[in-house]
Amino acid sequence: MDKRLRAASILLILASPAAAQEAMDHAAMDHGAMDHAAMDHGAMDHAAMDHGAMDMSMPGMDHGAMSMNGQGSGSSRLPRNEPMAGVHLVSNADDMVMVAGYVWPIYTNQSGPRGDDKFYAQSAAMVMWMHDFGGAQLTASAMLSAEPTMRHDGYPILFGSGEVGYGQPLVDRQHPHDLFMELAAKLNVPIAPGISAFVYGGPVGEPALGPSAFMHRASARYNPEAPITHHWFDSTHITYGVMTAGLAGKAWQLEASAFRGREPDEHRWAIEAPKLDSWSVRASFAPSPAWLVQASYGTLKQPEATHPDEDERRFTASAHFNNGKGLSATAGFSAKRRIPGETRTAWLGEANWNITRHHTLFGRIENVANDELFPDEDDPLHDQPFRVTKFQAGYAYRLALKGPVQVALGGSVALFAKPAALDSAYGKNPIGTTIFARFSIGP
Ligand SMILES: [Cu+2]
Repeated sequence: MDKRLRAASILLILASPAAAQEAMDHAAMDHGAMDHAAMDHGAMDHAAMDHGAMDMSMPGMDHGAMSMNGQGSGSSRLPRNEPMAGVHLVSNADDMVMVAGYVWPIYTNQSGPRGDDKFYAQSAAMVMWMHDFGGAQLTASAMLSAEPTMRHDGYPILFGSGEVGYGQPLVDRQHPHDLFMELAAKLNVPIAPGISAFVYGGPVGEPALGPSAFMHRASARYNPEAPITHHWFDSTHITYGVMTAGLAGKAWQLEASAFRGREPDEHRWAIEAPKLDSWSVRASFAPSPAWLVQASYGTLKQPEATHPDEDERRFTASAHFNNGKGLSATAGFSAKRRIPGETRTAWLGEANWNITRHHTLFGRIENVANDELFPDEDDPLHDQPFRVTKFQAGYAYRLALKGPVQVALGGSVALFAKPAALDSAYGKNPIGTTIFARFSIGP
């Protein structure tokens, strides 16, 4: 089958709970615990589904560090109030299989001389299998995206930058994500009361660097635009080759990773050769169920194909809030330094407020010193940093469709503050307008 067709059919399968069950029979076929009673319970718990928040976490598994709640992307943590949402296909004492995903058709119009408009779809489908070995716990995760069906230069987003399309650095664009966003496993072993040791890794994973990636944060759930600071905070969420080891308690986590520094190339259907040439460390602290703060630091070996002589050092710190009643927020700071080169800093604040069962307000403010806006070496502004602030606000109307499928209809508007030196390139007051219909199961 054609690769695109195959990816599209995976997403279609996951858009239908009945078909998803069918699919899971095959994905998890080597373990004998495919109890149909349990499957039906997990997939058809309409009472839980109708509650909108889709919190299907298992209270029985909520023992300290082994809790499913508060788990972010890769091995990252989020506030314990943030549920790991999805549809349980299998849910018994030893095994749990969960699926979640979204297909997100979007139209965006980014105005001004550097703007563009485009209709496109973001997407992701996740399958997670958790097995309990009488205390030790194995979690295997696969996350797929159909975004490689997009053009190599992704979609327009003013002042966004990072990665490559058609051999050129992408500027005012967001790159599509790879077919394999994650193929990784984590083994958690309790070593003392309330403390466990873990190893996480795989051919495609996320090192212990930065906050949980934006598409996994409740504070960005209905925001259709990738952060323009993606390459300061969470761009390493798809890394080919990751090995992480750490210690975790209910309220804290310490971890270190070895991983491939080079970011994914523009051929997004393929799994690239893993390497362990870079490292990072991260400390996370959860003083209460509503809060999670992390600080992380790493060195990336030659992350950018278009700057093959440059390494990068990245420091990030972020605070994540979730009150457990529909309000979530993230604030972050990042400093990234090119070796050789300068340090460029970025700030991010974002929030999502599910005011009622149907109405959601969201927004994001970002401030970043970007020196990649003029990639042409002959341009007098080449390599010069420009500090830009993006203000974005949006609204979504959420509706439960059939079974666990939800839709969110909405839009956002973004305005920018920028130095006058950018007026001729970007126009005086460029605006980013985006509308969407987000179909999801789980989050
Ligand atoms: Cu990304």
